[in-house]
Amino acid sequence: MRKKITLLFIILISIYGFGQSNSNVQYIRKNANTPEAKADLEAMNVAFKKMREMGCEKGLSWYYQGAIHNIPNTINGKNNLCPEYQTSKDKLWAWSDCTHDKTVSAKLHFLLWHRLYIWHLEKIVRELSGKKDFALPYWNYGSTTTADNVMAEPIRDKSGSLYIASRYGILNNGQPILPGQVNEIQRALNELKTNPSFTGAAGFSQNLEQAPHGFMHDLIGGEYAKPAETYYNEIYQLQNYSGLMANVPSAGFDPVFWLHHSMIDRIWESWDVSINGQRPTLQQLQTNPWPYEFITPTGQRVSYTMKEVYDIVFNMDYKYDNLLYGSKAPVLTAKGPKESAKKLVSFQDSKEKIIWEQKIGKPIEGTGFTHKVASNFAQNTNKAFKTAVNSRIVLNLDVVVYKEPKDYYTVYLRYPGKEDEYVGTMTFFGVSHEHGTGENHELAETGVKLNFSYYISDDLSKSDVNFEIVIKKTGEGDAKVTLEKITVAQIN
Ligand SMILES: [Cu+2]
Repeated sequence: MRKKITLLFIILISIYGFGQSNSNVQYIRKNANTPEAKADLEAMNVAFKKMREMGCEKGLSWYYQGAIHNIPNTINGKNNLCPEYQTSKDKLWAWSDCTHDKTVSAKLHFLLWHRLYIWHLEKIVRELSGKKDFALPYWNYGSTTTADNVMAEPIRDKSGSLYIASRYGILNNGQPILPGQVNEIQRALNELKTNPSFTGAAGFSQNLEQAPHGFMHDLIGGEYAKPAETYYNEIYQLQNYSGLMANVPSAGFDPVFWLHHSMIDRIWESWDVSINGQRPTLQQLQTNPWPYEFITPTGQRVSYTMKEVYDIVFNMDYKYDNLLYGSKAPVLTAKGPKESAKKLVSFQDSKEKIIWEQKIGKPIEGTGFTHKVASNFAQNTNKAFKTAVNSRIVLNLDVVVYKEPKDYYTVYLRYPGKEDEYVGTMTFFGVSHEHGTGENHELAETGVKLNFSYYISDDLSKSDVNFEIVIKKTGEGDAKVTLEKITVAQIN
């Protein structure tokens, strides 16, 4: 009898123990602008000093780590940062693995790949700095606290190893992100909170990749400055170019990249543990695989199968000091309150039922663009919205660009007499990387087709009135963007 009770006790403990989805949490990622993060930023400074002195062929070096994300196909002139690398044929192991392209696989792996990429860098910094509890700080941009919108001081310290000159001037000067831009980040974060799907064009991952992810890349790289700023980009070795962060092939070389992607990871974590959070399935990863190749703190190569990736990404060894959306960060030890294991997987939104579509074929010019939705189309939309039990209505915008725009476009629904309802933001980070030559962001003469998708169920009104679709342009870029087609569809 006693044996049975003991056994039962052990079983209960095991169930309780295994219920902890984050039982191996050992490190805390902190807000870069708090005193608590100071020692971690100093550890980064120590580590990056060593990494910058390692040349480019050692896996632990600053250059190698940046190149794992991506590297320009051609360096302008003799490469003085890495004489061994001149064109893409000189690529070393794992270089240019990042997920910034338009394939289904890349879109699916964006958050997962970057999570493991920065996690490996985190371990390298821990080793090289000797700070045993090092965790990658995050930049809490979009915060309502103004001080959080400043780029952390050690990142812009000219005498340190984390400084890069080719960044938006006001940020390198220690001024906060401008209020209008902060507002843009906040709206994007707010809209993401209730996104009902991980995958899909309108899903959480792809919308987060647009904003604030792409938004911040272009902002830090100087493209949203007025007028847009240009610099000497030391990775391309080109004058009058946008900053490291605004270009996929040079972004991984700017140390602020790691703080930015720590924040992107935190936004994901916040949503993942929230009531709206969904996950891709292992099968989806296996059907659409991606290379996961990184360097261990001892400089060894390591790669992962999709099964290994899946096991790691949802059971990380770090947590954030706090999360967005009122979400609770997991506890530090296995003794904490039991969490319900996440079972919800992302629904596929490939089965779109088109409610209406309309060819447009006009450039979005000047201050913006307004499309009056035809009466019967508006009524069909309203009807679908009101009658569907779990209404998931998406707005698809097909656009064509001829050059990577240095502007961003904000999409709204407008009902008469009401404030414009924010739907989402179009950003263009990576467009020329996917399609262009890289030089001056030039694209093919015929232009490049892009699709932007947004869930609008939370923006539609439960009324029968007609509405308009409004697209506002922010910035002073001269790139032509044409709106080709608008589609409103329902996802089952
Ligand atoms: Cu990025």
